[in-house]
Amino acid sequence: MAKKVLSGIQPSGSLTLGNYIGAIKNFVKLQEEHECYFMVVDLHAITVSQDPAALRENSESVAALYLAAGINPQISNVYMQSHVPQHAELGWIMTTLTAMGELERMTQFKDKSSGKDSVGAGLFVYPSLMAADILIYNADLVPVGEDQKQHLELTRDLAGRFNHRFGEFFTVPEPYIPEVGARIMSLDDGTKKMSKSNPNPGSYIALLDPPDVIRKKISRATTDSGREVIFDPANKPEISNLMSIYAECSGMTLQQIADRYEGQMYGGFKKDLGEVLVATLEPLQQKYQEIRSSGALSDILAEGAERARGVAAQTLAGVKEKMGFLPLR
Ligand code: AQP
Repeated sequence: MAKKVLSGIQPSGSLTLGNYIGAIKNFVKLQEEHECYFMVVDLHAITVSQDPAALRENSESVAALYLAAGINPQISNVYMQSHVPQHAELGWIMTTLTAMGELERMTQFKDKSSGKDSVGAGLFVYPSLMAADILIYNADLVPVGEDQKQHLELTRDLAGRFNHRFGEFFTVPEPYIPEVGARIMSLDDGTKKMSKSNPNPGSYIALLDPPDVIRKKISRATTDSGREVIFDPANKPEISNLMSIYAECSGMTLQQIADRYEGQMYGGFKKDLGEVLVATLEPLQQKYQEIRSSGALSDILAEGAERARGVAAQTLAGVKEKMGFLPLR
């Protein structure tokens, strides 16, 4: 039987190259041989404040980018998380199985809450909802970037805990993390991950950035001291990050890139990288515009949600039965 794959991206901003390389590229690869569920996780996005108009626009934009990047809705289920209400219900159940200490250890919560006066409880319990997202389809594989590894560990623990307490039921999922590009770093700081909610747009390449903006952002990207284009993440995090991006978008290996720019300075390498990115993103942007103007998106999302609801409702009914909820007659 085909393995099940689930993943999602938050409509919390304009998608970045980090989301593309760390997640979407793998979604496209995996769909050929697996039963795939690719959501736009709007319930996760509201764990930090979202402007309603921006949330609506970003939600459509993420869904259209999935399709533009090559996710085929004929073979993959593409839908909004909030269109499948069973996620929230299983999310609550998972929250009751999660220990406070487990959530307190989550580095993403620490990063996103640090320095804030008021932090919503949803941000704290986010990993329990993420566990529900995955377990409700009994997913085998979860393609994510490195930053989500800790959340996935918790999902595995919760699946095991449920199975131990109530009897074998959930599949314990495996992460699917790319070897190169699992953590694309910010263009203005090689120690931070590239993030769509970073207030400095120069820190990321948005998938919808126009070609000239892409070239400019790359030419202004911070680079380490020295001048050699070599892959050495410990000592040259910024140039190594740019090399990973180059490799992921050109299909060249890191060694081939190092060989090509041997004896040259950063300038030529960055100029070429700008062109590699434009060549990667321009066709994607064109498809994106076609999809947005076709008006087909809402039907695709409705069909994806309907199929997903069928699977999710069945799992939830099984969970409730195992836990001793009274059935509705
Ligand atoms: N910089 C990155 N490098 C590699 N993978 C990344 N991902 C995100 N940033 C990078 C992967 O993209 C998927 C979707 O992430 P998300 O939108 O659910 O949330 P996130 O991980 O918090 O991503 P952002 O862009 O940093 O969003 P904001 O700024 O809203 O928090 C995940 O698989 C993630 O690993």
